[in-house]
Amino acid sequence: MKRQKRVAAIHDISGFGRCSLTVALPIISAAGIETSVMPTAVLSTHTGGFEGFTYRDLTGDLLPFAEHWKSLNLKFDAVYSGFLGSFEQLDIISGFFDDFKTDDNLILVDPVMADNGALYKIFPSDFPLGMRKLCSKADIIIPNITEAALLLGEPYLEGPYSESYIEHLLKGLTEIGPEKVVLTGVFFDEKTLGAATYDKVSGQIAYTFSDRIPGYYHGTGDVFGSVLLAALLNDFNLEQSSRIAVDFTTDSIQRTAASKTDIRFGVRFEDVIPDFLRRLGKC
Ligand code: PXL
Repeated sequence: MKRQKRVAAIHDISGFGRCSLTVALPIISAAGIETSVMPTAVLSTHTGGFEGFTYRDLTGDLLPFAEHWKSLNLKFDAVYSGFLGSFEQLDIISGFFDDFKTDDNLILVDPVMADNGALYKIFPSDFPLGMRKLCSKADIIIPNITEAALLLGEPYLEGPYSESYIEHLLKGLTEIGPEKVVLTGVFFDEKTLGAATYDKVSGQIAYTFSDRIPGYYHGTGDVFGSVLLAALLNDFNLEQSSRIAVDFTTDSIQRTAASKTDIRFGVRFEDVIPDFLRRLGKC
């Protein structure tokens, strides 16, 4: 039997409002990958639009988690980090990457910190500098346009974008360190939206677009990142994985829009899993 791959997913767990671990765990597991989780915080909901959420910081557990995993000699085919709540957490996860990097595994960083031109309210204004340092250790990063601008210390620009601007961002981001970048929230006109991929070694840039659905849906970055990683670990290349992730995310948003649920509740990704598994050739 083929060896099963294993991921370490390092995100918070927001009890309600489908994002971070409540998205990463089901999607990556469904794709046949063993998913270990390192929860960085436990919240009652995510921070995007709910008042009064609880926030239990788990920073003190992260090093003991890593030490225990090291003592078990665990190996991961990928380490996937998302929402990290403080500079201290960034430092600890940076050490985790040092400890768990191997010659052939993948460190994927989603620099979750901003959207729609603004840093999330809970982060201090110098947080992007700390995130930039973490990104320097990644093999692949998956920022949205706002995060990309913050990582590069540039002002945020409203779309539609030009191809030359997107390519400027992609190339600037690989200068930070990662070999590959997948930039989300790219659009050249009002009708389509998607991702741009760049592989510094091959020099290849590709665009994967889909129909644009108006409105802002929460947790879509986590859905996108989880599907992208699951496809990469199922041996699809960067462009193919981005195509699968864009289609999965768009389909989830379309279903959410059709069922008219509160956009803060996250997207209806569960219904898309069967089609995703067919595309991965799993059924
Ligand atoms: O989806 C990104 C995310 C993850 N976790 C928490 C968040 C957010 C975005 O707001 O608040 C706690």
